[in-house]
Amino acid sequence: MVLRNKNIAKLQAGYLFPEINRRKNKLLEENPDAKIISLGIGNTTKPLTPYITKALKEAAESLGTAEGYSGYGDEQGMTALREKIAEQLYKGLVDANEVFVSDGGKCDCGRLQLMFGSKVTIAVQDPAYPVYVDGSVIIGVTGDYNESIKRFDNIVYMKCTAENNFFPDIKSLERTDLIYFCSPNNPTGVVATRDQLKELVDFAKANKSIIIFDAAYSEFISDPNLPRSIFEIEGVREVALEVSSFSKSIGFTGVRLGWTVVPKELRFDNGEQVINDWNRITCTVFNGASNIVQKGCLAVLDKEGLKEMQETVDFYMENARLIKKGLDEMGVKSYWTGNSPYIWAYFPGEKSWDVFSRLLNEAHVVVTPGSGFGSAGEEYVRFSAFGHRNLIIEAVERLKEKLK
Ligand code: PGU
Repeated sequence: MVLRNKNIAKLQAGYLFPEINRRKNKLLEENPDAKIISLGIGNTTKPLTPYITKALKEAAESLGTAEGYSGYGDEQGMTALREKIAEQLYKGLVDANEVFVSDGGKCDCGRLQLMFGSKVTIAVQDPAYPVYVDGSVIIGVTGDYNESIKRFDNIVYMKCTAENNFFPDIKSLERTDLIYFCSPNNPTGVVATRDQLKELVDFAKANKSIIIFDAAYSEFISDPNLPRSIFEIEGVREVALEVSSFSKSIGFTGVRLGWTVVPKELRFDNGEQVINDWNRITCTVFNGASNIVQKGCLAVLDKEGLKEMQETVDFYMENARLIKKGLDEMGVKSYWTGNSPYIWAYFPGEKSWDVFSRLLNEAHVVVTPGSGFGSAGEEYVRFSAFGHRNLIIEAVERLKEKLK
């Protein structure tokens, strides 16, 4: 018999989003006519835009010709795309060969965890995207579950609550090797200011920690004073790497494309460059992002593609505005800064899974329970603005009916 990986056995529950789906399907079994609207998982619904679709089509067709065919490409991604990402999205703040193109931010998180291994301590925002903790638990980071403090020994939770404006109290933070930080945050939607990120970077520098900055929602930032990338912060190159994605901003959730930027100055304690190990991991367990998709991405970064990306972002932001307005009218306290596709709604005194069940059973609307992102998410649920406009409007109407 084969021994089960004991780290997997340590996970506290199933992965959040399949669990939500399971509960939704259970309701459908009992009530097959229920017209359920999902504002749960952040899954895009708007069709790909014309200029980008055309580029993907042409790339696929060219593979059917002798001249246009290509097989495996560079594991790190096409040079032209790495250059264009560095120029267009980072305005030259990073070098093209520090950009590693991938099949998505989630997959890169997993490979980063593989690279850093099990002998690290980590800090995560609480609440946070569940992959940071679950992936770390799987790789064996945790040590043991410590019943008295209700957490794994090697994981520090940085509380991000309404009391601290959803930014952790850095001064009282314990040192860890890695610090996962997501801005705009999933699930709270809050974007860290330049000063806040500077404080985080200085903290990491003083402690010789590495920040894993998740910028998956950076394109949703419309306030020009807010940083879209951690590389906008002075002195960051020795302390941070950044993971990002085209999933949400241009609807590539199913098409798949992300990237990770690892600056050459980032080093391990023995002086070795992190970028060399990241390259080694990339070449060993990844064979490059789809060549069709990478060509599509070259088009995304053209003037026309960037314009279409903005239209896609604007569409979801209008959805977010409608949800926020509806919640305000219902008298539900919620947080939305206008710079993210998630609205973080507060239901004082109620368990977040109970709010989830109430909204599902009574209004047939799926949301994401806040506790799925960490214990500080209790009493909250997350509304996702990714959805068809008519369904967003209908969901808000139904909730108004049920919550008033
Ligand atoms: N990083 C953050 C912060 C995310 O919220 C998500 C997706 C990703 C990365 C994944 O990016 P990809 O490039 O598509 O791999 N979060 C969604 C989807 C759920 C999931 O399990 O990824 C969400 O609803 O939170």
